[in-house]
Formats: sequence, C-alpha cells, structure tokens
Amino acid sequence: AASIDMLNVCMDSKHHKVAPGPEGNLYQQCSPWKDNACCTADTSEHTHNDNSYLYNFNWSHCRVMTDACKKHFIQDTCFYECSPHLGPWIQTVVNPTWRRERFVDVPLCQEDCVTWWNDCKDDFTCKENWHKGWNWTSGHNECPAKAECRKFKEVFPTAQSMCEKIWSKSYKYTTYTKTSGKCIQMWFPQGQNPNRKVAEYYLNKAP
Ligand code: FOL
Repeated sequence: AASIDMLNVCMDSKHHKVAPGPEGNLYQQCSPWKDNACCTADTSEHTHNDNSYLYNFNWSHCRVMTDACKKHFIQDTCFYECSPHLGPWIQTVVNPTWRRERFVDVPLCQEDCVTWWNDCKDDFTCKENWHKGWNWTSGHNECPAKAECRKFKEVFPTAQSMCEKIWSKSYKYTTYTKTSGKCIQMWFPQGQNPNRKVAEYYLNKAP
C-alpha cells in the first residue's frame, strides 16, 4: 500500500515484529539494533544458539564450525531478524512455505562479505545454497546423501560466491566500502545504524 514506509518497515517473515520499534535490550551481537528493531529480545537471544528454535539450523553440519566463522553467521541472523531498513529489497515470496516476504540483492559492503569469507574459508560445508535441499529427518539440517563435506573455499571459491549463493541471493556482492553510503552494513556500532541512509539512496535512485 502507498502508506508503507519503505525506509522503516519489517518484512513478513517467520519471527519479525509487525513494525519496527525500540527494544529495551537486544542480546550481544544483535544489540546494535536495539534503538529500532524488527526482532524481539527473545529472538535476538536465540540467534546466538546452535540449532536454535528459530530455524533449527545446525551450523556444524560437517565439522564443528569455528567461533571465528560462527560470529558472522550470528551477525547475519541478527541482520536478517532485526533490520528495519531493507524496504527497497523486500520481495513477495512466490509459493510461500515458511515466510511470505524475503529480501533480495541487498548490496552488502565489501568488508562485511570479505571478512565473513576469510573467517570461514577453512571451515566445512556440504552445500552451496543453505535454504534448500537438506535432510531434516533428525529435526535439524543434515547433509543430504550425495553432498560431500568440503572446505568453504572449495564450495565458495570467492567471497562473492559465498555472500550471493548461501542464502539464495539475499545479498549482492559489491566493491563499495562502508564509507561510501552505497552499501549495506551487517556490522555497525550500537545505535548508529547506517543503513537507513543507504536505503534512502537506493529508493531515490530507483527508476
Ligand atoms: N540470512 C539471510 N541473510 N537471508 C536469509 O534469507 C536467511 N534465511 C535464514 C537464515 N538466515 C538468513 C533462514 N534459513 C530452511 C532452511 C534455512 C532457513 C530457513 C528454512 C528450510 O526449511 N529449508 C528446507 C526447504 C524449506 C522450503 O523452502 O520449503 C530444505 O529443503 O532444506
């Protein structure tokens, strides 16, 4: 509808609030969003747990994921659940199963993508797309029969391939850096969400 504020909105996913607003406390890595968030305090805490009830997702589906790598996945989950400034990239999901909306092609700042890949490149996974095709019979995702565990850097030869493929095009790789005002940041200091201005830039730029 015309009344939707594209610069301050929560998508219609699995755990998102109906509208963004302040949260008294958000847990650890989600705390940067506490002034204005689409996640509840409860969700923010669960993002930090292995196999959390949010998606029953097991990071360590091959070997145990290193803490250095896992911190980026926790940050990505905070970003996914808490971000209120992704309006320009929200799309309706066709034939929805677990969410009615998602974000697509969010232009991620180069540093956030490259440090994520660098910290994960020697960890292990069996799949390029983590959204689909797992074996869920145990209650959490396990590698399907034909998928072999390999190093991230073999599954994802570049930072770009990881950021774009792992969550089926949620992110678009960019060479923009954090100071450019043209890319979205997963990591930023408490209470200083830089992404509203970036969303505004892309909203006004759109044809
Ligand atoms: N982070 C980002 N940046 N973007 C995302 O879209 C995102 N999504 C999740 C977590 N972090 C994200 C949610 N992850 C399944 C698998 C992963 C998942 C949510 C659900 C899942 O149930 N997969 C089934 C297919 C489900 C279906 O689409 O019908 C499977 O076959 O494995």
